[in-house]
Amino acid sequence: MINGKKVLFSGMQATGNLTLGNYAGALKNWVALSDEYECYYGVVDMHSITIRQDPATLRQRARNLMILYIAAGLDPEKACIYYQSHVSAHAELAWILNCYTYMGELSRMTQFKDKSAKHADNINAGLFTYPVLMAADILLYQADVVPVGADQMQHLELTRDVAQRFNNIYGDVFTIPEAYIGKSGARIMSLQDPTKKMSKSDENPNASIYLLDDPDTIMRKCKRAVTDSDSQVLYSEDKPGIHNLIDIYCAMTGKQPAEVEREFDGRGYGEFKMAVGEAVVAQLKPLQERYAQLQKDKAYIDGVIKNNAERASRTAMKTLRKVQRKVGFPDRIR
Ligand code: ATP
Ligand code: LTN
Repeated sequence: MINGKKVLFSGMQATGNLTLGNYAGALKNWVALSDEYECYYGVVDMHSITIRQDPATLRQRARNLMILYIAAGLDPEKACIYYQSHVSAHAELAWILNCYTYMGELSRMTQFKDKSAKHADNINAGLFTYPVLMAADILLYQADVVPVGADQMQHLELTRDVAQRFNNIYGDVFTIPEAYIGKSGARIMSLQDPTKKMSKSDENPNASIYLLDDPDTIMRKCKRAVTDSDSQVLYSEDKPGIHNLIDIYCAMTGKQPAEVEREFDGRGYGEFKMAVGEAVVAQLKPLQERYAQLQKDKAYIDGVIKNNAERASRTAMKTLRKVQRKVGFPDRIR
């Protein structure tokens, strides 16, 4: 508990341009949760270098992501949005937790297997211990809840196991975090292959709607979205393309699939795709306007970065110091 509220932690990597999937599945929920919980949202740049990055691009993307968090509606005075690399406690706790995590556990992580297959020329130790750094992120803030997508559930389970193991040895040091699973229907699929999730690292730019796409691009991508050869707007598993467009439309408008089926009964795919495009454009417009505004306000963004790094450090340090004492590191002389 901080300020009488339960604590929430989540983070995103700045490894590409954010998509509508990241927005509907994560960012939008983060904003909705930020009144109820004491929130920490990291731009997890230390995780990003497990894959080789161009330094200037990483720096730029990390800043853009920070700005997008705010543009999407997070109030940085309330939710602590910060760069992971500015809070050195993450690296320090990760080291300690490495010594309480088994090779066997890490070898079972499917993300490690997937990413090492994809980057066979750079299977580094950081990629292997990625979940331990993620555990440190969560445990440093004594988070009660962690909103994550299905792909991160295995990492969260590992976090719980390591925290429990540590608590069994040293007493109640860490809060055991719970996953926070958002509403179903928030999983947005690729516009070009609706059996695959929309992903910021997809090589085909037509597969994803990016949060900063201009209205013409959004309309074009929606019109070109892959659908079946039928023409009825039905929310059916047999029609993954239309199913996905209905999910997108619902995520943008707050409507229910049955309502959408009725609304577009007998109107055909062409008209429906236009409506989806327009709904996305309308939803993203205020975000894009705020983003453009914030990009111009360097002093404000710099202030947020500095203040929140200090705020996050204060909380993180308390946990780190406690852990260091528990494992037997000598007290600091003051
Ligand atoms: P990458 O392509 O780099 O793996 P990604 O687009 O899949 O990235 P992540 O960085 O893994 O996104 O995830 C950031 C957050 O966005 C997570 O909480 C994840 O669950 C959510 N998310 C990502 N893609 C989608 C999607 N298509 N639908 C709903 N939520 C998503
Ligand atoms: N691994 C996550 C990003 C991430 C995270 C976290 C999410 C890093 N640390 C802590 C929740 C809590 C991802 O790739 N989506």
